Amino acid sequence: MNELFTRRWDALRSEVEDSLHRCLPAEDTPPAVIHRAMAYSVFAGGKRLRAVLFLAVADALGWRHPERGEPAAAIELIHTYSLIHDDLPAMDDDDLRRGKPTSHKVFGEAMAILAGDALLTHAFQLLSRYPDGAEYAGRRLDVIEEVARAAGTPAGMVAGQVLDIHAPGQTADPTLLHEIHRLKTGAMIRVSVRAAARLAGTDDDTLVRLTAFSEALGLAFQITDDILDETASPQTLGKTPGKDRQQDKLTFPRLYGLAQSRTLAERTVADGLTALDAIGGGVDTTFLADIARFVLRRPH
Ligand code: GRG
Repeated sequence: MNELFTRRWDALRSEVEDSLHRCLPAEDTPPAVIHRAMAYSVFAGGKRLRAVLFLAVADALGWRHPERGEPAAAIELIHTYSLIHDDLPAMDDDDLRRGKPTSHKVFGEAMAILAGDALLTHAFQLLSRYPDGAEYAGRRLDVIEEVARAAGTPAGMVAGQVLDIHAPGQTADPTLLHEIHRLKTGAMIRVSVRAAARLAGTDDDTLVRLTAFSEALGLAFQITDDILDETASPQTLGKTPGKDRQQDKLTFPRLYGLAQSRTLAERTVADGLTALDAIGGGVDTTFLADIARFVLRRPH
């Protein structure tokens, strides 16, 4: 990607890191072990795609509220909770995440479960409070409802995870594959875009187009994730590759092969860019378009 993209990405990423540091309880706050476990996973690395996306949408819409980092951080906390729980022995049973031992390997299963619970709960505490002020009360409530829907069931990540757990070994069904990923990965990416747009108070037309963009981005992200699981090294990936095939998971490469999956991801990004092009009103979507292209080419 070009230098300008990297600079903008790094600037937003550092805004995310600052917000996360500001938003989490200090690690020595009693009972310290849970706060250490929360911080361990949150600061283990990670691309911060969802929070950066939130801030990039806010920038595109000219929304530079000083407390916009809190809702962005909240979304990242929910994402981190989902990874901690996904790695548990009862789910994917992974030892490595973001290049480090998983939470339950370091803190034990009970603390990993509680760290995930605490991150999810803390996220809603942040969403209910920020941005502060009566003028944001209605928007905050809308966003809380949307984020809860995207993280939960039947229309969000928990539902997607349930379908994913039940899918192995099932007939290769493209409709089921798309449904799993729309819920498991897509819903949180979609809400990262929509939450920023709603807090920024954007108009309905722009919201619809940004939503179409976010849905394409979520799908392209997931197809790329499936491809990386088959092609990347453990060092680059920061987790164990090849797990999908090992667990007989329903994935895009399994259904379509690698070459066709790559073509599908390219086409999906092109659809997302078309949705962005339709946004008028002087909204600069260049950086959002670059994020979509980056998602295709990401190394991990
Ligand atoms: C436990 C309710 C519950 C849900 C878990 C997120 C998830 C659902 C499972 C993770 C397994 C997985 C590989 C999902 C596919 C895509 C995905 C969410 C990858 C991880 O997200 P990245 O690449 O991770 O943004 P980083 O580490 O960069 O934040």
